[in-house]
Amino acid sequence: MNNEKQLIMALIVLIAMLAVLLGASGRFENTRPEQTSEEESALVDEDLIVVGFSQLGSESVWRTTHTQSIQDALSKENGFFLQYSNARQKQENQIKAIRGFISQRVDYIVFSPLMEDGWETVLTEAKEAGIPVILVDRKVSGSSDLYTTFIGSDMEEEGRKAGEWLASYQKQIGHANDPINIVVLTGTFGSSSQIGRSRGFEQVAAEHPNWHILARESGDFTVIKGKEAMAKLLRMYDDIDVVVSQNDEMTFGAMEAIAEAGYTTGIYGDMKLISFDGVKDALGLVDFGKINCDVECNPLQGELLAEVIHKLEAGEQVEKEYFVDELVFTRDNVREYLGDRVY
Ligand code: GZL
Repeated sequence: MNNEKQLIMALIVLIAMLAVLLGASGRFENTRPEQTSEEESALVDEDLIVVGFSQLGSESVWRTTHTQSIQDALSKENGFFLQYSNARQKQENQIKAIRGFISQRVDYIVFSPLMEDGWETVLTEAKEAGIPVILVDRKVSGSSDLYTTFIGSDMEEEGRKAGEWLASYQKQIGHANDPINIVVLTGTFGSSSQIGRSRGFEQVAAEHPNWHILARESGDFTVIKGKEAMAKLLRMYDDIDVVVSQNDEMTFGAMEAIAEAGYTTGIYGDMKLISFDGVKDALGLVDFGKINCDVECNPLQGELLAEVIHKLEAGEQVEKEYFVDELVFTRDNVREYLGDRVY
């Protein structure tokens, strides 16, 4: 065998030995290939808790506040390295992001599922990878074994609060037994917010045979689609007494459509208006008497999330679900809270 061939053979053997040595040492086993060198050195230096966060979108003030609350709490100063992904209202983007977090071997996956269904496969992959999953804001259907804990609101309770307010209002004005026509603007179809709020409100409505829910129309939690949905309902019905809108963004859109149709809302309006979320601009309209009742949905979940992750890091037991504190705002109490509303 001539010299050149001997040299090539020696090189091949050397490369093969090097590959075996590196593989055996595991030196590349635990790095996260997507990490840049400075990110990796930061993680190694500061031993940060790496969290992959898949947020469903940025469709409302509520949502952007929710995101900011988590980004503020899961900061480097608090011991975290947060990888944030905005799915822009597409479930496939959330599934892709979660798979990316799994391949990067993050320490925790946090996500707000756009809708309840369709997560079994990817959450099973996370479980098999040994990565705890924490749900924030919204829930998933199927086995609760697929996630460690849930932090958010009791959506059915929010729906019941809206119904209970309406019942108390009708009684207060001496019309408890009068027939009333109701339309409901629902949020993103199939989301736990839409399902829970609808279920809770309709549980109370079922106790009042004189309440008639004429129609439910999805406004997908946005201003524009809320306006379109309300305009459609106004073309269908000319005897609407109550509008139940499952978030403030849709309420803002609905109010535009109602005004354009020549009607008014609120305490002295043609239609009573019940909303959800309790963002600052909506509470201003409650104070102004244009929205009768706003059921709070609290987006400030970041600090509780950080606390729960630190508990898990310390090997402590955590609850299966944590509900944030929430109020019901009407003209009677809104001024107490309006001043220092941060969102
Ligand atoms: C509720 C949350 C909803 C808000 C909307 O927990 O999922 O999504 O009510 C947001 O404003 O779009």
